[in-house]
Amino acid sequence: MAEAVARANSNVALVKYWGKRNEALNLPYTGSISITLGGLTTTVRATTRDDLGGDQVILNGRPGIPPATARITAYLDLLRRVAARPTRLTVELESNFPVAAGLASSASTFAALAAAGSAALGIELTPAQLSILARRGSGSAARSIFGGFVEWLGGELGDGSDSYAIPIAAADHWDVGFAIAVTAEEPKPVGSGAGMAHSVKQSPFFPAWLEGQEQDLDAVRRGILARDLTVVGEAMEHNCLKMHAVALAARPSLLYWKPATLAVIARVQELRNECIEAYFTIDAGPQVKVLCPLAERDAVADALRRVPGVQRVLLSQPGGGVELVEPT
Ligand code: 2P0
Repeated sequence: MAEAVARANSNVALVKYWGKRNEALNLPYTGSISITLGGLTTTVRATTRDDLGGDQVILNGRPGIPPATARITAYLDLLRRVAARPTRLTVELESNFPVAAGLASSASTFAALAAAGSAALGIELTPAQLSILARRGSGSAARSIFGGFVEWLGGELGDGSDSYAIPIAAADHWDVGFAIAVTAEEPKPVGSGAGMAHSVKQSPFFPAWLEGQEQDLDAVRRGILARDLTVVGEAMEHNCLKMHAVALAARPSLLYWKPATLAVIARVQELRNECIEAYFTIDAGPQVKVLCPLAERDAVADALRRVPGVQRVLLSQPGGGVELVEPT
């Protein structure tokens, strides 16, 4: 029996991953850039079990059953193939934030599962290889391997060996923070994988989306290094609205927003008129993630809490990459 415990944080993309050139390998059409979210954490304990006939998955303290566990057990099959070992595993997963609320729980889950599972099975990997392995579980998990400000290189090769994340700057590089307005707690009707596939096939705007990505990546990379919130914020909002325009233009249309989503956007625009530099981004769901100077985060959060339809506001800031912790 070997045991390993890993912790990983979620992340929020400033320049989005939207569209896969290879669905089986989670290979994106383009690169993306994210901030790893301190405090929005998944912990995974993986234990090899030669006495078990099948894998055991425990989700937030309760035995998980299919189909909820299907994606996890398929991933354990992949880890076994990489390790060239038939060993079954017990995996216990625990997230400290709402899992179905569109806060990228798959990013922290598969980053932590890749690290804990590979350690328990004795697979030795470089950080880039670990990012590739995490990507196979969920694309955005490739970025959660690193802390701070992270770029996932889209890559060009068919086998995905050049599609992994690299750090742009450490978490303490820049004092920015996020206030995250939760506008709906229920699971979204169309998951991001399905939403991407639909956008690639059915949106006339998808080619235009691809054309603009390099420019947005350049602006955000430059803005992060120069700690220029205006450059990063403007490019981030532009990239987010383009991603949603692609989804909206698909047939049938994909609309991830709630009325409160739009109300938060309007409030963020007002905050800028009030000289609080805040910018929004939205993933494949109705929550609004607002980036601002860390010193202004509490004021931004107070303003968001007063927007009708906002259920609660979570706070975060750049956090660390995946880490193995001592099993207790
Ligand atoms: C992102 N999203 O860059 C984009 C923006 C959602 C919108 O990555 O199918 O859960 O597991 O590779 O990583 C969410 O998609 O998708 C996501 P899979 P994933 O953060």
